[in-house]
This record gives sequence, structure tokens and C-alpha cells, in this order.
Amino acid sequence: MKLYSVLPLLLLQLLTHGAVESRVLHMASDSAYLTKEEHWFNQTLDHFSPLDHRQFRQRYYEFSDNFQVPDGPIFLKICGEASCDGIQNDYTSVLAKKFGAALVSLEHRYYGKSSPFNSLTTENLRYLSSKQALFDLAVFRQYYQESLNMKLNRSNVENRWFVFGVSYAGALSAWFRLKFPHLTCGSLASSAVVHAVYNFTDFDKQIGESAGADCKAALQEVTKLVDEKLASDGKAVKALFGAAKFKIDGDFLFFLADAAVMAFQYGNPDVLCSPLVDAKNNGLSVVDAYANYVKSFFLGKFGVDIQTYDQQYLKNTDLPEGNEARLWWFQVCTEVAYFQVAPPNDSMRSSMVDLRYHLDLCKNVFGEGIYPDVDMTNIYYGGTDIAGSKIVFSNGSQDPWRHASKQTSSPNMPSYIISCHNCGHGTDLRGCPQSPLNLEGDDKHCGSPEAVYKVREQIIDHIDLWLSECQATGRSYL
Ligand SMILES: *[C@@H]1O[C@H](CO)[C@@H](O)[C@H](O)[C@H]1NC(C)=O
Ligand SMILES: *[C@@H]1O[C@H](CO)[C@@H](O)[C@H](O)[C@H]1NC(C)=O
Ligand SMILES: *[C@@H]1O[C@H](CO)[C@@H](O)[C@H](O)[C@H]1NC(C)=O
Ligand SMILES: *[C@@H]1O[C@H](CO)[C@@H](O)[C@H](O)[C@H]1NC(C)=O
Ligand SMILES: CC(=O)N[C@H]1CO[C@H](CO)[C@@H](O)[C@@H]1O
Repeated sequence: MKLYSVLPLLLLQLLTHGAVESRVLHMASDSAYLTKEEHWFNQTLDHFSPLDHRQFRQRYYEFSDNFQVPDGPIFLKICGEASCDGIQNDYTSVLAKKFGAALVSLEHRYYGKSSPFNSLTTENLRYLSSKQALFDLAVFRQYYQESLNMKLNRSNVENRWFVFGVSYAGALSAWFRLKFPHLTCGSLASSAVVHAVYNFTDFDKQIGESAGADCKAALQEVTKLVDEKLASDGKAVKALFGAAKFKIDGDFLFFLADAAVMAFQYGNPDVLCSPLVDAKNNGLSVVDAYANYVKSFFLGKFGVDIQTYDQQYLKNTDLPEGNEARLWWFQVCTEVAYFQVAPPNDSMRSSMVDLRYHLDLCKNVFGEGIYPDVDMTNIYYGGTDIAGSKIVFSNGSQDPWRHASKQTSSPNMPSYIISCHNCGHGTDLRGCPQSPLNLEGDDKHCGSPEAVYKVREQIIDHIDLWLSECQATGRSYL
């Protein structure tokens, strides 16, 4: 074990495979960042052991151009299941300007350069969990506050903190406020997957709904034809999609299903559906049309690395780059599942993508006994019955992940839906519903930006209120 290792730079490695969010983060160009200047601090490896005092180096970023010295708020933008390469110029930067806030981001343990180990064996992954990650955030928050106080030559002063996150990091944002309410005035939990789901059939169902009748029928035809061809001439049909290397049929079928998902999750339904429906209406091959979408958009423009769907690749414990798929699968296979399985009826994906496929993957990739204890996770956090306060939840209407999020408002925890043809995952924090890669400031070609603006107004009101209440009670000033 090597605790202070610095891994090579992880550039443009795309997390694939049912992963909630990170590939989009990777697509951002350098100019999409407010800062990429790295800082480091020593983090505790195991927050739950009284005996183990090992530490590892954890990477973070700060951006204080908008900070109202000395009492402005501090916005903690939580990084999730990907390398965290800087602070992105997304909607949180607009909020930081508005509130005179400093922005800070901590890389999630194990991802990017914040890995405690060089080798990602199952044994070494034992400290990779959301519970450890939340504790990391709490320790970091204290560390940063103390450093700031030192810089400002003062002690025992607390700025007002607010946490933000999208997707899995959105869940961490909600859970941080739940578990450490004294450390943040509130939380924005965008497309936050707070509910661990074992048998996640609603995910596939949402794809059908987001697609609409014609596209849904075309996609189901693709699935049926591919299933048939797989039985007769597997090699040929895999080759058609550039997936000749795949040994496990389930991996190939999951890859095909996920390719369609991304169109809806990230607001580009027409890129997928228009050519597919055209092909069907004109008597052309829908399978060819789909293969073209997969190769040109999903693998091409979107930039997904096909091998990360291959269990052979996921088993590799010595991955200096592209290890995010293995890391995220470990979290899936131990804590949260979100198994995107075919529903028994009217499925979009092949019925071979079932619970068995996922459980076999967990076992094959990580070993005997690796199994997602979703009940434990939901007991620990409450799932959609989360007993938090001052958390804003937001969901995109077309996003399959919203069925693992909190979709109803409750006292002190408002929930908003952003509804439009293109509204997908984390839409509220990015510039443009159908171009999640366009960050802030370019909404010229956006469809339905009003749907986003409306929810942002609400978000601002909540942040404003909760920051002022934090100040008024004096709770956060020691
Ligand atoms: C972190 O730990 C290393 C190794 O013990 C030490 O050399 C370094 O000074 C520490 N860094 C900070 C910021 O405390
Ligand atoms: C820091 O504060 C102390 C106590 O108020 C003061 O004596 C000292 O001069 C200050 N130092 C600096 C560098 O401002
Ligand atoms: C998974 O959910 C579907 C419907 O939502 C249900 O029909 C099926 O029995 C469930 N499977 C298991 C193993 O619970
Ligand atoms: C299966 O799906 C079809 C089409 O949506 C629907 O008409 C039928 O009622 C469903 N059957 C069951 C058992 O849910
Ligand atoms: C489809 C769905 O469940 N949408 C929900 C999203 O959140 C809003 C606000 O709580 C609900 O009103 C919607 O029903």
C-alpha cells in the first residue's frame, strides 16, 4: 500500500455504464473551469476505526474571486464519482457571484488523484463508501474553515456554508445536511439519487415514456432484432456496434441499453429518435440506424469508452486511468445498486439485462460475497423519507434517475420538477437543457431555458432565506 501516491493525470476518461453523472463532467473543456489549481490536505483513511490512523492525500480546489471578505458564505460544491479536475463554471458560479460566496470543491475519495491506494483490489476498496465520503467532507469543511480563519487572523469564527451537488453528489449534498446539519446552512440536491433501489425497473420505464410512442416502438424493435441476431450470429451483430470484443452478451446488451439512456438523461432525445423513427417509417433497418447513433454520437461525440462496459476490463485492479467505472461499480455493488433491469413487461432493454446479470457482474468483478445492501443504505439515510431540513430537491422531467430521487415536497424540503422535452439530469445547474456540455453563459441555442430559469428563481429564494436564518440564529457563529 502506498498512501501518498500521486496518480498520473486522468484526462478525458469517461465513466460509463449506468454511471450517474461523471462522463459529462469530463467533457468540459478547460475554459469551462473557474480554476484547476490543485490543493491538497491529509485526510483520514478510515473515519470509523478507533485503531487505524492512516491518512491519504485528498485534492481540493478553491475559488475566492467573488468572496466577500471576511464574512461571505462558503459554497461547497461536492464532487462525485469521477476525477474532479477543478471548479466548473456552471450555475453555482452565478450563485457564488450573487451571494458573494467563496467556492470550494473536494475530490471524492478514490477517484481522480485522491486514491489512497495504487492498486484497486477489492480489499483496497473497503474504504470506498458514501459514509466515508461524507465524513471526508465534514473534516474538510472544518479544515478549510480553520485555514481561512488563520489567513484572516481570527479564531472561532464560522462562515455560513451551503452545499451543492448533482446526481450521486446531489445525494451526498442532501445526506451531508442530514448527517451534519450543524456544518451547513442548507443543501441543493440536484437530481439527487437519495433512494437506493435494488430492482430499478422504473428507470427503463422512464426511458419509454421520455422517448414517446414512435421512438419507443422503434427502440423496442431494435432490442428485439438484436436479441434475435445475438442468438443466431452474435459475432456479426456485436461487430456492427464496434463491440466485437465483448465476451459476455449481457455486457453488450447493457452497453446498447445505456447508449439510448444517455440521449434522454442528457437532453438530446432527437439525436437518437429522429433517425430511428425515419428509418422505421421508410422501411430501412432500425438496427443500422441505431448502430449509427451509437457509433457517431454515443461513442463519438459523447466520447464514451466502450471497454468500460466489458467485465474483463472492469476486473483490472491496476488502472492508472479510466478506473472510475470500476470504482463506481464497486459503490453500486456494495451500497446503492440502482440496478437498471428490464421490467417484466414492455421493456426497452433486452430481458437478458436482469438482476442476475448485475449480481453476476458484482461477483465476477469483485469476488464472492460482494452484494449491494440497499436496505442498510436506506435505513442509514432514509431513502425518499429522508428526515432532513433545508434541502432543495430538483428533478428533470425526462431523466430516468428521478425515480431514485425525492420527487415530492415536504416541510422544509421543497422538491421541483424541471419539465421540458430536453430536461434531463442536473439541468438546473448547467446552462442549457440539451447541451449539458455548454456550461454557463451560452443559452442562445437552448430549448426551453425558461423551464430552468423558473426553478432557479426558487432555488435562489431558498438559499437566500436559509443563509439569512443561519445568520439570524447565530448558530453557526461559535
Ligand atoms: C501530510 O502528511 C505528510 C506525511 O506525514 C506530511 O509530510 C505533510 O506535511 C502533511 N501535510 C499537511 C498539509 O499537513
Ligand atoms: C492578529 O490579531 C492579533 C490580535 O488581534 C494582533 O495582535 C496581531 O497584530 C494581528 N496580526 C496580523 C498579522 O494582523
Ligand atoms: C422487480 O420489479 C418488477 C416490477 O416492478 C416485479 O415484477 C419483479 O417481480 C421484481 N423482481 C424482484 C426480484 O423483486
Ligand atoms: C404489458 O404492456 C402492454 C403495453 O403497454 C399493456 O397493454 C399490458 O396491459 C401490459 N401487461 C401487463 C400484465 O402489465
Ligand atoms: C413525475 C413526478 O413525479 N414529478 C414530481 C417532481 O417533483 C414535483 C415537486 O415535488 C412533483 O410535483 C412532481 O409530481
